[in-house]
Amino acid sequence: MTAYRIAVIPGDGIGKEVVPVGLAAVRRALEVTGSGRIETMEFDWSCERYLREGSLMPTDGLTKLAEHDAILFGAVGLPPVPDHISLWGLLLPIRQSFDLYVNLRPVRVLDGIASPLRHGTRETVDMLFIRENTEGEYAGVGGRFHQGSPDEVALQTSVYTRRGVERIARFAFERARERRKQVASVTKSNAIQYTAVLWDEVVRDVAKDFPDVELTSYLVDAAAARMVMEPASLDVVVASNLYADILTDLGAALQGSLGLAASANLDPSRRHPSLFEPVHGSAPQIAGRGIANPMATVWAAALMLEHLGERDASALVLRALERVAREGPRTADVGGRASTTEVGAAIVGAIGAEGKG
Ligand code: GGG
Repeated sequence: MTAYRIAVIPGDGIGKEVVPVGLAAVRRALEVTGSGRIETMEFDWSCERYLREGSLMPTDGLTKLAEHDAILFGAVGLPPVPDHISLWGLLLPIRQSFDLYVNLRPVRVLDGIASPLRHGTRETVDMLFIRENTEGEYAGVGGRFHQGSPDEVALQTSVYTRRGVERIARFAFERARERRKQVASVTKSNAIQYTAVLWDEVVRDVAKDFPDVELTSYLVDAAAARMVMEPASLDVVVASNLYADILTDLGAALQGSLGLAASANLDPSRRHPSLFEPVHGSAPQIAGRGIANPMATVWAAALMLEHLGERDASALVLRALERVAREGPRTADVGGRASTTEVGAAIVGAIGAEGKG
């Protein structure tokens, strides 16, 4: 039986409410398969820590995380702390330092959850977003000068590297081979003639190594419209950091709630621990009320099990998630009245319970 060391960062707000549900699902699934167990180390890194101690994580935080096999992350953000401080104080340094260059986000409608799309079903909305996660618009390159004066200037440069685009494109084509063999590459290369054109060229080059996979390039505005009007025409979608961040929130909306959208931040080389998180933030407006939807975190936990090589346990968690989506109970964001704990208990109870009613 394998023991996996999991670093747990619940973060702020509803992160602290949904992460225990994700962990309970992982524990139950591994208990059913009997193939492994997890040893968790919880870190209180958050905006609350920032307000108390001046930083979201300690200076040796990355060293501590590096000792683990994977990271389960909740959400960061608290109203008095500016969002760019919280994001650059924790999540983005982890993604960049650990070279978690893939942000994988499934966008799929679950039976039982109403999509706002008239024809939004599991057959028509089933995409896999592959977001470049370490460079692009979120490289953090830029500066401000003449700050506070009428002559103030702010510059922020997107960084696209041939190596960075090539590796994310290759990952997307490999995933497409496991699915419907279609890759949609999204840029804005009519207007952004340097970085986006480099992206298009490199993706076309990579496509030559995958003659069995069909490549289509879309401008980001057209891709957004297509997600709503013809979602079934999209399978694997690869895009830069910012575009895929935005499009996957649209994807979450098509799924019926941000409370369902899961993501995996992966280092495919496995030199560093990969990080798994719900796409949603800390939702301070509902934090502490026990009504947050834990499904996105449970889905992220299933992605974590898959990455750890626990495919059977991952499948058990996903099947339980699908069953509860179909039969309830459901939280308010997806039309129900149940609490986070009630939905969590139902999912954990459904793990390994197939055929038992
Ligand atoms: N659970 C995710 C979280 O806290 N997200 C905050 C956020 O704004 N993330 C932006 C990103 O994923 O790049």
